[in-house]
Amino acid sequence: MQYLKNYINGELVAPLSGQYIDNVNPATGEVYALIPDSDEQDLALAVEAAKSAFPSWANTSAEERSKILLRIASLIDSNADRLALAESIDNGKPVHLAKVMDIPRASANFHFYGTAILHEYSESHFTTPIAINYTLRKPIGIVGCISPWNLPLYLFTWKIAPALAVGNCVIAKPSEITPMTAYLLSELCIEAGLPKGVLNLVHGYGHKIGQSIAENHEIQAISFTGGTATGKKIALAGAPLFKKISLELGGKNPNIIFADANFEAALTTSIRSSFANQGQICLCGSRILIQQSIYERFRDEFVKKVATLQVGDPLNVSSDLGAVVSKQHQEKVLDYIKLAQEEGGKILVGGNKVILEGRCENGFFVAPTVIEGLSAYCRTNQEEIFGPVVSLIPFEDEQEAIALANCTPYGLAAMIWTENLPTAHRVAHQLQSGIIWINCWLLRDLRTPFGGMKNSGLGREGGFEALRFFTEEKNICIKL
Ligand code: TXE
Repeated sequence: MQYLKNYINGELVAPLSGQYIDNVNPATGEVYALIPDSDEQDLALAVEAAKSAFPSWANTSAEERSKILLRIASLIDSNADRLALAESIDNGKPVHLAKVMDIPRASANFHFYGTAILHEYSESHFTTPIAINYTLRKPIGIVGCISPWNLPLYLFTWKIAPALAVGNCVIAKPSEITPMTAYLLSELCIEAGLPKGVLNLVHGYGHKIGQSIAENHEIQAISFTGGTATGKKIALAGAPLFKKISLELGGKNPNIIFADANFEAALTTSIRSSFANQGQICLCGSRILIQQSIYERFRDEFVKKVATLQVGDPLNVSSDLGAVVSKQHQEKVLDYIKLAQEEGGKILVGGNKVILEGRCENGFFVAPTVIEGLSAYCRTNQEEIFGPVVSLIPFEDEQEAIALANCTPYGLAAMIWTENLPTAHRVAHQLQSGIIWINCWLLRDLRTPFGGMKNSGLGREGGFEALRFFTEEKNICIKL
């Protein structure tokens, strides 16, 4: 049995309490590692280490910080296969997905921010004719990064890379459900020569060590990705301390298909945007809005394709879907499928848990599920399920599509499929979503602002937005 360790002050250390949490492989249901159940005492050590490291890290030149971040990126690259396998075992996702998506993106995050920092500039304003102002951006100090289980290393590095790049010291907590690649990253950070105390990684429960990070007086900013209910707790803990907070929360994203769409492209991409990573991506399109005149054709072709998707061992290259992340999450998804039926929905395909033979007989698998016949306002169509479940909803015209798309409390992402450019722009302008993809999905450019409106979050990540979030601005005015 492997015991994971915290990474504090440059060393891998056991939790002071000696307590551990089971780490389960969701494809087999077996406990295969133990995670530190960290508490306030471990956090105090991490904060002390970060405080000592901060003055020198903040004064390290951008070139030096860049060199270290790029070394971490290249170590991720040279360990890519090992990391992809670890991610698949820890999370249940197909290993081939981890290889092409999660791990390359983790490396790209370090590469992107390790080079972005070299191109940072500050503004100056000439106040004719009496003064000149210039604006400095300084690292905040100690910042907290809390990440979820769906894209473990991908989202963890998306936060810590910009925080470190601008000179902060970081206290980071990966999800207790998927801690393995963050642990492996701490080993790579030691190998890369990251100075001690600059990054500190404390593992453990969200309600315990996570909440302590959110409430800690010395941690001046929190970047969080996870559920909306947790985001609320973090905002509540941070508000009286005037912490800077960035929240990337859930979604209930509309995938709008107009009658004039490129049918094949919309169909193929909608399979991916519905079921990639078992539907456990906050950007997945869980509500497919289809224009009435093509509704039946699209529905039938879609269902036919979904029926061919293979749910299987994540280590098998032929598996399209692996396991969902935990037994608890499997139950949550199955409960929503039951609710959908109670609300009058008709299951067109899937709707059940999948029991595999052999190595994965005790794993947590759910069949890709398509539902139709539900009101857009019922719970199934309003609440985030975060699993391989989509609902089909017909619409008559553009105005109805916009109204349906905007009728949930969420506002993260939306997809629009149409060959008509004015329609695409008109609809995009009226959707209440922070991220809109026209005739594509998950086409990412790391320079663009990333985040949601309404209950989907607060603030934006990505590009210079993240560098701004992790810095304090200071304006200096000189009278001429
Ligand atoms: O996430 P949590 P959960 C959604 C999805 C899912 C639901 C709940 O609908 O079913 O959220 O998932 C830490 N203070 N998303 O419960 O709890 C926790 O340890 C500080 C969407 O697994 O929000 C983990 O590191 N931290 C999402 C992180 O928060 C706390 C991705 C996220 O876990 C904490 C994942 C607390 N009080 C789930 N409580 C997305 N937007 O991508 C927990 N944590």
